[in-house]
Amino acid sequence: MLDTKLSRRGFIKASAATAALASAGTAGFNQWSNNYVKAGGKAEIKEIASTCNACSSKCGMIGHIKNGRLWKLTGHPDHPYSKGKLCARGHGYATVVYSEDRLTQPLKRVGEGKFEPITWEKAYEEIAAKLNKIIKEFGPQSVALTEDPRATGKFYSPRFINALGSANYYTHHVVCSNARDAGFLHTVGVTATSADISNAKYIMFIGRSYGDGIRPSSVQSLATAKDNGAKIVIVDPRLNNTGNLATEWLAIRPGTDLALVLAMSHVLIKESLHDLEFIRNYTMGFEEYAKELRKYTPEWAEGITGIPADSITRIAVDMGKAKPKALIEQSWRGAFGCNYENSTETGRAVAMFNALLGNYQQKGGSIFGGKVNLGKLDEKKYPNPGEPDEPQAGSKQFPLAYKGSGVATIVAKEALEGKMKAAIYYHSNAALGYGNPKVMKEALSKMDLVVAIDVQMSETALLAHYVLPEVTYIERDEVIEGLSGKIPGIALRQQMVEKVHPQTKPVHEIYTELARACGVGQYFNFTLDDLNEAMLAPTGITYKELKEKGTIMFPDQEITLGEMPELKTPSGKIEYYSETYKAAGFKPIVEWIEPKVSPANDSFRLITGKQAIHSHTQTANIPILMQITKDYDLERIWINPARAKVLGIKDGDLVEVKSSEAVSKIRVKVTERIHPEAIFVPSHYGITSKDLKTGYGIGFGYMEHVPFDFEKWSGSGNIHEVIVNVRKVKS
Ligand SMILES: Nc1nc2c(c(=O)[nH]1)N[C@H]1C(S)=C(S)[C@@H](COP(=O)(O)OP(=O)(O)OC[C@H]3O[C@@H](n4cnc5c(=O)[nH]c(N)nc54)[C@H](O)[C@@H]3O)O[C@H]1N2
Ligand SMILES: Nc1nc2c(c(=O)[nH]1)N[C@H]1C(S)=C(S)[C@@H](COP(=O)(O)OP(=O)(O)OC[C@H]3O[C@@H](n4cnc5c(=O)[nH]c(N)nc54)[C@H](O)[C@@H]3O)O[C@H]1N2
Ligand code: SF4
Ligand SMILES: [Mo]
Repeated sequence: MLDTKLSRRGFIKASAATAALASAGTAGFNQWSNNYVKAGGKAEIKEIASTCNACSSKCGMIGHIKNGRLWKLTGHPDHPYSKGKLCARGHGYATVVYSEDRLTQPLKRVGEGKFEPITWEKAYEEIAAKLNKIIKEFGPQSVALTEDPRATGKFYSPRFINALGSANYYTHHVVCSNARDAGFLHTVGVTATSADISNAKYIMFIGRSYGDGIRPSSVQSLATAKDNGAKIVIVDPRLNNTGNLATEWLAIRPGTDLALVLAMSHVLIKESLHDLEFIRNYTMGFEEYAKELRKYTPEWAEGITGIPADSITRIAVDMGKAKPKALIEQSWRGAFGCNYENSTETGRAVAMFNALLGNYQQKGGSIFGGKVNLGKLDEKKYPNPGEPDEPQAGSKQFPLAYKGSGVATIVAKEALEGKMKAAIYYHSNAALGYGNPKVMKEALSKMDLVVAIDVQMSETALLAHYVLPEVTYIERDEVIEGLSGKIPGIALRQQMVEKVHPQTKPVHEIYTELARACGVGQYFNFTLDDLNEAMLAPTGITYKELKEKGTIMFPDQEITLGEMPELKTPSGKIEYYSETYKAAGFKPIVEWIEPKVSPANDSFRLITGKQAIHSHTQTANIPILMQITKDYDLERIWINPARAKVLGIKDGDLVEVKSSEAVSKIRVKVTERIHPEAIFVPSHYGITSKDLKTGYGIGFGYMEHVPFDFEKWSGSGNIHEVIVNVRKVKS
């Protein structure tokens, strides 16, 4: 058996690396702001409150505008995610507004990788004619729309596709948190809870790293918990960059977290450390669940996870004693968002473990956030297209998947089968990030119409028949965003500078004009301001006030801890036993599921994760952020020294990574911070679009190695079910 014990020395080295990364972010910002100070020192500075768009957190920020140019950004002090600070990406990505590689006009593809300019009117006319023809011939279920759901898209995108008569609206969650979302939804009634980290006494992170998958306020709250003496356990095959705040690292064998959670749950019940009163009041099916758990002993889990049985018992007991101020944080993508055949079940097991601790809606526990009651457009004046009759494609195969996200890669599957004929991608680089790019390319190439709405020539845009250029988030107003949390709030993204490229448009205009061309303009007979005014109506806040403040929190609507809200599960309780699962043909009680593939002695499992300075594929073309990659050699893959030695590989060597799908060449970082069975790939590289001159050719795209697949429960991409061999090659 491989030695998975990791040394104290490795742990300390990791902390130093975290510090280096943090300071790298600051250096990047200074350089960036110097680059963009084009104005004289005495120019008047205008401040505009808005939100960041460098990742899905959409932190509140203040733009400082000098002589009409974006000069610098600061974190919005009132926004719950930024709390006055932005991360390195937040500062760096804003330079996209002045990027030389932006799309500046609508384009029509005239050959592979060849595009010609087209006017907006002509583009709308041609897209509408094709869409209407496809719908007439094959039905509205043959068209789909996929996006990263941000403020405006969240409202306009589903409305647009519904107006065409199709329910095929999808989000990127199929390769993010579809599995966690499904597991949580069918257990506690919401796709994700949040966590009262700063007040917690015992926190376990399973494949969630606040120090890498950054949100500034999360890092702050963890630091507070640490200062208050909280125990912080990181479960990760890799010692991630939250290591310097942690008290313990469990180097788990990737793909086996479900076994760990089941065994810890077993211990809680066996030692009578579960919260019986909470279970009696707020859950159902506990008896059957407890019976199933009897076989999941810590000794059994040790054999699967590689974590010693006595550590599992000790931690579970300590968490039981610290309850309800103890929790497994709800996690996001890293361990069970979309990665393994057992990911949905892991999500379910985690939500159930937290119920054993009775930590829901408790100080220091898991939180169901409150929301501000926002208004709607008056349907008499502004007709709503409503839900189409035909169900969302994929919803029959994957009935447990959360409908609001759907299973986006079903679009590719059905395109390959000849069923899906047209796809619109808004703010989404599906061709590179959603599934194996070869399969995605083949699927997109088979469709009669692909439209991409982007700000740069992404890999998806390259495969589109029409590319529509949006203004960047620095140049547009958006729909109001509701913020859920202990204290709920609202935030507004606002235009900070005039359009840099006159031929670009904000997406609400694009949808409105395209809908008119398609003959469904009646569903878009309002302005963005009409919509925002309607949303604000019940809040007592004026649009003017929101525009001035950007973020407004509602402390008078703070949730009351200790009081459970009404749960949205079918039984209204936390479900240890799920009739929904049963009806869908799955076991109603959670159980151990093997990952689909496992490495042999001479191979590895490929895993991926975030780096603090990049977001998916969208930041790879930002020079100021990519420079940090270069300076700190961050595109390298991670390999454990014991395995590297056997393979004759030294730190910095060039290696070949070979899977069933692809072969890549890349240099290695040899480090004790990674489990011997895993190869870690930083997830933000491998840009293949030559129009993205900064990102092109650096590192390799993780997805190239991922077989195109669907997890049986939630339809998510199974993106860590990948086995690779590694060998040294000459540079
Ligand atoms: N810097 C940065 N921050 C981001 C984003 C970004 O792109 N960049 N994107 C945002 C988005 S959309 C998301 S989804 C979140 C993601 O946030 P996270 O889920 O926290 O991010 P990841 O880095 O993908 O995964 C976290 C950890 O999971 C570990 N991991 C991998 N496999 C396993 C496993 O089998 N078991 C366990 N226990 N751990 C495993 C990885 O080593 C990694 O350290 O980040 C958000 N914030
Ligand atoms: N290789 C790789 N694959 C991944 C991940 C990864 O890190 N690497 N992460 C996984 C996760 S957790 C997630 S959530 C998904 C994310 O997958 P996506 O949501 O597809 O995210 P990105 O890959 O960053 O692509 C975003 C696209 O939106 C464009 N864009 C940026 N700003 C704007 C804008 O203002 N308007 C418009 N119209 N377009 C804009 C960018 O140019 C880019 O083409 O990917 C998953 N897959
Ligand atoms: S976490 Fe960073 S990149 Fe994401 S929205 Fe906040 S500041 Fe922007
Ligand atoms: Mo994500």
